[in-house]
Amino acid sequence: MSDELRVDGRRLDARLERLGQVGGLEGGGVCRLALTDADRDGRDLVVGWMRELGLEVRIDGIGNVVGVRAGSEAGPPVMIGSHIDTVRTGGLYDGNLGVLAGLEVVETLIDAGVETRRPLAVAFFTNEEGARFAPDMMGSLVFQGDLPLDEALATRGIDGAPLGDELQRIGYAGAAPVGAAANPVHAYMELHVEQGPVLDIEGVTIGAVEGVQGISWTEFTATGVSNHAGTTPTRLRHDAGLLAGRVIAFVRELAVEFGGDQVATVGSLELKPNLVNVIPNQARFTVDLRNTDAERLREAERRLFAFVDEIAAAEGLQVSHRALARFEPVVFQAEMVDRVERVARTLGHSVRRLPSGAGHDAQIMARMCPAGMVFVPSAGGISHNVREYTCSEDIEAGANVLLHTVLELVEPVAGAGREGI
Ligand code: HGY
Ligand code: MN
Ligand code: MN
Repeated sequence: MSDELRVDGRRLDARLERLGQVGGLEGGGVCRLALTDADRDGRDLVVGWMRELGLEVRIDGIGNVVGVRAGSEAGPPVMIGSHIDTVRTGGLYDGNLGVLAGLEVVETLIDAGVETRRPLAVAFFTNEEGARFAPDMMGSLVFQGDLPLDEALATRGIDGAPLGDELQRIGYAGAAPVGAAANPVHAYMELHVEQGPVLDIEGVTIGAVEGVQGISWTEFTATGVSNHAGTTPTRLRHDAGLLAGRVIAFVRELAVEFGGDQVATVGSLELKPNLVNVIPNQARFTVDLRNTDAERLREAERRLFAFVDEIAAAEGLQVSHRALARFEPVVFQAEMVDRVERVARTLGHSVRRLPSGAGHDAQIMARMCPAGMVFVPSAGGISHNVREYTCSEDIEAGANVLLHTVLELVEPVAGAGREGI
């Protein structure tokens, strides 16, 4: 009976559109940076939907929200999760699709009268993006236990705001305990847009995600001497901006030299005093290095730091740095990847295996339970961009693959539910 179950794609599209209006940007796209008013409003909307579906809603100390549908037996739930915070120029789908598809799975089971042996949970984790408060995947790291709650609460944002204060301010400092011991999970599944070009270029509908590449985020602060742009001879300059510029070019050359999955990005840069006629005495910038190969990622980090030291010495700069995030590559349990591939094929969709270039909560949940991911294509491979787009057919296909992978894990109770759909 449950083999015939299918999600209601139009209902899922409608929720995506509605959530996309919260923090919506002129001309399209979304800005719901973690723990801002817009994030609060998005949270309130999704919690409201969870309650309408009869889920028992739990909010923990870092603001993770978990809605639980009881199973015929108590015990660790099967969890569907992702995030609803976005980058400053976010799209409708990054994170949001995974959470709202989870609600769609629940509503599809309710409509069909299908009970499940295990409880089924739908979660959104706080601050997956890490764009305002580093590191990314912060909420799932606290949920799993590898990041202490008080350390996370003490984090300061790029705007100087203390995370704990912001969490209190938006009313999501919950009482539910954090850590894997207090929150056993039987298995975790996440539907996400690929955010890269592979599925789109190959015309494949479903990605069976094999794992997530390693991530290294470092913030550098170079200090030189501000001086007059017109009177200071080049040989006497200590130009902090020069270091930033050289590193931007260097990391691109490094990625080209390494090839393979190596990527490198200087995404944020601020110069002080940031004036046309003053040699900058400070440059603060971030470097994002990623690779599926752990050893190559370490080599890229080593080369970067050696280059920074070389330029700092030549220019007479002081340089400090701090790690914002560091994740080793993750490989998902083979059985979870096999299941996604098999279910996609059974449902008649084209499918291929691939690693994730983006970080996801699933890579953290894989530390505490079997975790798997389903990808759907991103048009043009665009993401972290207001033009992010995934067509309704692919969204529906991905949600159906999620539904049936989760059904296998959560075990429908025999005889429950109406015949056929
Ligand atoms: O940066 C990432 O990969 C994710 O979007 N947090
Ligand atoms: Mn995401
Ligand atoms: Mn993202």
